[in-house]
Amino acid sequence: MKLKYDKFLSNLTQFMKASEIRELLKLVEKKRIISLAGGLPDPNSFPIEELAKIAQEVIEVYGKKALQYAPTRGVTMFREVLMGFVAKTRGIKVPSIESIIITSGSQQSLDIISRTLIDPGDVVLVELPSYLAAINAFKIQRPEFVGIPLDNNGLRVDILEEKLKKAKEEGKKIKFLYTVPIAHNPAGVTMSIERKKRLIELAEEYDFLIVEDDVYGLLVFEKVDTTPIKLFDKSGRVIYIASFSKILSPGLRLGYIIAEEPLVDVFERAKQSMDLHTSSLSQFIAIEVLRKGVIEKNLPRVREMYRKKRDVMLDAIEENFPEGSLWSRPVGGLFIFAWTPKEIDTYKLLPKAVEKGVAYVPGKPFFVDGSGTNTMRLNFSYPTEDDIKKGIEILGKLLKEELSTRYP
Ligand code: PMP
Ligand code: G9A
Repeated sequence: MKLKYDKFLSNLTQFMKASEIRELLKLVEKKRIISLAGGLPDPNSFPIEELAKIAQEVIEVYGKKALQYAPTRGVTMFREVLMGFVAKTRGIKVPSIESIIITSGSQQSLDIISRTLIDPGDVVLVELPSYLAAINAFKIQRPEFVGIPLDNNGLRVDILEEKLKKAKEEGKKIKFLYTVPIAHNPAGVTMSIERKKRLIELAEEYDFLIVEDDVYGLLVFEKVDTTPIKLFDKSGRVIYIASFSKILSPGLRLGYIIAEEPLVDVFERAKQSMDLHTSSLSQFIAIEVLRKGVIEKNLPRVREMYRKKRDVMLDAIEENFPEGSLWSRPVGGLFIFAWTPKEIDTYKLLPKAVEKGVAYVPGKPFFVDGSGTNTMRLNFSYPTEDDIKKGIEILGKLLKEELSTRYP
């Protein structure tokens, strides 16, 4: 008889939800289908030749350090060059390297933040929709999620204020608001500067922290304001997280958190028991990448590649999706978010879409209030332009078929 493991599992495992994105990734790897699902960068965006040279040089020249254990907070030299990079590219002036902790991707930053800030029942404010792997990371600590809708200018700060008033009246403890202000995953929208300023005012008034997830801040292909919320932060309320996944390579697993030192001290303690430290080899490679300006040289090409793909997808949606559909027009990032006519349940439709050779992420798991049944997230960075056209055509046809069988 095979052993049954349920009685051995911790209570916490009940709150560990499988990510729809990761599950779909497994499926897409097995079958040859067009994936508009996971947010994978275009492999042609990786600066492979430069990275090959740098990797060889790093091992030859710095091998004794790059192949060794490193401090939990991150390789000192990396944090020093990173300080210069964030100042130059995002205008963020980090007071000292002790305000930076290097993480194994921003997913780990989210996990660290969840474990160190949330107690069961605390209010965590998230966007409607919000990044699903962040929701899953926070869920383990069993917060009370309060969802704040988005519109084309990002977070609805007016609704946020109403919800804050209500939570305060009810005596709830509000810990933080998690936001992806630029080229939102999945909604594709960008927060206006006025709203960023208002958000900071509200955080001061209602005394909560802001977790600013800036993974797409450098991946914007239109002329729009991309000032990080962090720049308006006067009292150290903004915990800024970013990553090298979308601007260099996700395989290196390099992310970082910038926050006030006392918070970073706590984050460091949490990370110690997670993985001791982020790959030293990746950090040493990144030092050379930053010193040689590889990202800044490569980014214009990547932005252009994605801008073209976004336009191909927008045109294909326009041409193929049924009447009554709506979709975002992102200024950057990797995703378009679409609302199909209300009759469609995109969760139920997914197996049929996969059967016909195309995958997307159903929108519902991005909404903590259980809404979003008729929404879907469509990735344009990974598929080729041809596959985008084909994939959207298949999807559009399927949506129309589905509507006609229900309403003949
Ligand atoms: N935050 C957001 C908003 C993301 O879209 C992603 C990746 N899709 C992540 C965090 C995690 O990225 P990584 O761990 O590769 O840095
Ligand atoms: O592969 C992942 O899980 C990272 C991508 C995230 C996304 O699709 O939003």
